[in-house]
Amino acid sequence: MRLLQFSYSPFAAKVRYCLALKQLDYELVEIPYTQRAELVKVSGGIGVPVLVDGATVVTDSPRITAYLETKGGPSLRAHPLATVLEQWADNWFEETAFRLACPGLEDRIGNEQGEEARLMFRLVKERRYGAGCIAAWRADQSKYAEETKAMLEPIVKAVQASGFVVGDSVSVADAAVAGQLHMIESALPGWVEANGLLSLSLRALRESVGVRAP
Ligand SMILES: N[C@@H](CCC(=O)N[C@@H](CS)C(=O)NCC(=O)O)C(=O)O
Repeated sequence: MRLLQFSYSPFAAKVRYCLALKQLDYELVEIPYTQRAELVKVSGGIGVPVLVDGATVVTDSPRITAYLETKGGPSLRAHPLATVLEQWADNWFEETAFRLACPGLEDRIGNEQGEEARLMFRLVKERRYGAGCIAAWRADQSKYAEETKAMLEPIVKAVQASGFVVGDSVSVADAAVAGQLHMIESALPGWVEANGLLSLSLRALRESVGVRAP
């Protein structure tokens, strides 16, 4: 299998965690932000993540994690609420986490991939959220940091009580929350640990299988 991704993507990170938990081999293909020819050719779109398994191409991370259930390894959706919490992390929580992360992601993409990539990143976000959105989120960073922590409070309590986001074993919900923290960490290195949230980030998994932190 091949996974096409942007390294910061929370959804790609979620899929990587699921692949690792299921001990499935795959090749990671990093797509440069301004060079998407391969992505378009393979998927017909410009978004990540995309999973390629032989002739099968799967887009949209919840569909990818569902597909991975058919590929063996331990189930990551044994608990009936695991996929509900995956959707919470992917959508509801991501709306806030993304606003916290976005300014740092813009800076990082610019530093690593150059001015064209930085401008394209900004354009993509401004087309969706309006002109000046990243600058506004930058100015409101402490507000989004507080909102992010508040949203995670019940998740922290659940993990403290049972070790997992839901149920008594690791699930796609843990991977989805950890994926969002990966995005925040990509943007704001050290923020996750400084705010006592490392317990939510599948640290043991990262250390044992070498998934890129967090
Ligand atoms: N619902 C999709 C969302 C995927 C998504 O939003 N991907 C972002 C990266 S995190 C993307 O490809 N954005 C296009 C861009 O930045 O040009 C999923 O779960 O896979």
